[in-house]
Amino acid sequence: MNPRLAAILENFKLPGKLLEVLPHKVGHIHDTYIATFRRSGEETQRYLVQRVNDHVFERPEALMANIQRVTAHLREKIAAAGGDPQRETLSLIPTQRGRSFYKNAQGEYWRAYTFIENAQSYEKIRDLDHVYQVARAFGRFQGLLRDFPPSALHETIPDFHHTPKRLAAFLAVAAKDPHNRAQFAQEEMAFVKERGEEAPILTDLIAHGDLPLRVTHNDTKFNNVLIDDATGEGVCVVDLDTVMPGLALYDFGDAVRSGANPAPESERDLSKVGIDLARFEAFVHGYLDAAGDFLTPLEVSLLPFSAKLMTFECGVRFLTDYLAGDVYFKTDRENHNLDRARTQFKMVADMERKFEEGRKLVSGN
Ligand code: GN1
Ligand code: MG
Repeated sequence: MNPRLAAILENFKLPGKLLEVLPHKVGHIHDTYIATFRRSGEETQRYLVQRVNDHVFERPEALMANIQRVTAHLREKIAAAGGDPQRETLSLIPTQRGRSFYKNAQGEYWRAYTFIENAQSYEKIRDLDHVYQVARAFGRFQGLLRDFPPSALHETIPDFHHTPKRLAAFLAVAAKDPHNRAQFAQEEMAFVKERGEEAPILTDLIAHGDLPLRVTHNDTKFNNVLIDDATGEGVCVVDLDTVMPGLALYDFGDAVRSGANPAPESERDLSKVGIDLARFEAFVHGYLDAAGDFLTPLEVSLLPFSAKLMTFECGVRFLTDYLAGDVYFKTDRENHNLDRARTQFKMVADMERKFEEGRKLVSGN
């Protein structure tokens, strides 16, 4: 047993005896563990324990205030609809002092959630129904938060999906080239520069009041939806760190980015990477089945574009981090961020080729 983790867990209102705590490898940002407690007799209960990355999230207290408010709202709505709030949304475990996080003497921020059993997060898409379930779960999530005022949330990472600012950050680091890596990324850098014009399309529409700000998830990777083992349904949306005011299109676009490519995000064999139109179609159906009744016609017509823009933006972020020396995303190997940028740009190029087909799948003609 790791004594440091055991000591941290003592600060949470967790009933029973700690049996074990093991590292859990998910996401690119936080340190995550699963702690198992014995409650009574043989009965055990698991918890997901995370150290919040306060380099990425500079205001962990604001972040935790958001998560507390959003999960309280979701719990209420889910209960009112006859659902099971313990399964359909994350539940924070309070600390002994009744707070949503524990800050230790070293200044680390820790939080704990009930582990949702009999449901999985998958690292690979299983089939088209999995895609449909992911899209529907994110659409439902937005629907449940429709009556939550966006202004009541902190912006946990300012300008998170502000593509022009992401592009500006890329250009700044490309100009400095602090690690002499630009020489290895010439093609990728040119790819970005050729496409700069499309970057401000969504932010301009917000500025003109043409697209509504909503409460959105903003990190809609397909592995952020837990799939129920028994029913195969998308039962719970997780990873609520970036829930804040945003566009419905950010969520749809980023979900397509993560799930419409049959290969992993870090795939080195680019011949395997692209956008699968059958999966895109399942994303559209799942999302519109849940969100179709509140989206505006402009939002619906921009669904294909949002997928391309969010993929481009993510590629720009990976490339920026490669040039900056891998300071943001966790990496497992040399050139990991460059490989990730390459898969994103390969997808963008494929989306450009298939754009008209994608548009028809959304509009029906
Ligand atoms: C990060 O940690 P994870 O996998 O949930 C990132 C997302 C990126 C994603 C790319 C807070 O998400 O924005 O799309 O990596 N999250 C943050 O894999 O930056
Ligand atoms: Mg995340």
